[in-house]
Amino acid sequence: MSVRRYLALTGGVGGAKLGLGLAQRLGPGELAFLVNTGDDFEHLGLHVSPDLDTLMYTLSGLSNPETGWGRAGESWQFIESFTALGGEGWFNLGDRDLAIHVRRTQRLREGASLSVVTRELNAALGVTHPIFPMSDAPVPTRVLTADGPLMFQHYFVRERCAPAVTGFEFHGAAAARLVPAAADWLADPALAGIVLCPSNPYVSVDPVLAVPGVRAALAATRAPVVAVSPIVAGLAIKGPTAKMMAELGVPNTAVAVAAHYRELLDGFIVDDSDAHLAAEIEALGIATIAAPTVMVTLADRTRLADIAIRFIQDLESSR
Ligand code: FO1
Repeated sequence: MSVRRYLALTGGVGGAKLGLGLAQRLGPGELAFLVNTGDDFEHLGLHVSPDLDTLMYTLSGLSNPETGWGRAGESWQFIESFTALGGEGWFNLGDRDLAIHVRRTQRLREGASLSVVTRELNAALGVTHPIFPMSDAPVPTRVLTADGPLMFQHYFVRERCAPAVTGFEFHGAAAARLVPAAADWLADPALAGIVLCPSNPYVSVDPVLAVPGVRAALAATRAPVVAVSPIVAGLAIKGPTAKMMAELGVPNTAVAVAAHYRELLDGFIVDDSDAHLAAEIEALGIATIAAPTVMVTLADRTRLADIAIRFIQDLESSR
């Protein structure tokens, strides 16, 4: 049996949870990640890449289990001292986390690409699964609101997702290029499946899909593309997905998420509590199964990963 390879698209805390489950089941030669960098921003002179770091910390076992972002067992000496000097304190930078941002910024200034720096940082933390930023060039997400555009972290953290959203822009996406290693993984004949992790469709998955060539690659591959709904029984497990859908006039249902990805998907996984929606999603031409998608324990993550992998294999054999 030749190696079967999988690619998981992810961003944010929810996606990283399934990422960990997949990484428990598939080795570094079988599973790679394509990660959103739309949340990246320059802060205090540092290049911060939250979704790359959330996945890195999650796969290395270092992540803060309460928040899902940053590191466990963190201390806050720097940010406390910095705010005491009158510096901005709305974005909590832990002392250990700070080392990642300083090192990434230093290596980028030395001319290393974001994908090379990502590989170095992951190797330093013992993460062996390939993690590809969606682009080496910045593609900052702008959140459009009734009161004007906001940089993503200003919307998400500083304003606590309060402003009503009217849309999103992925600035510079047209000029972005999929990193070559990710393009190779997508074009690999051994590619057996693609998983859209249960991340926010608008600000975690869409930025990745906005990079030229990604949508075309997903459409062209014979590997089944399967998404896991981030909406469970009308609610987002984490973050502003349901709130954004309401503000965009989109029903906050798993059906609406499936419709959002529509032509990209071969399969869709809804939570057991939304099993009654399967027929409606199947009517969109998307094979649908129900499963326990709420991930609290590691076992929850690996069980959902097993279900996603088996679903992909079933879709391929039913072709
Ligand atoms: N999220 C917050 O809600 N508050 C914070 O202070 C915060 C700090 C932070 C520092 C480093 C990092 O990598 C992520 C951080 N996040 C924080 C999370 C981040 O804003 C989100 O995880 C992503 O941008 C969206 O998933």
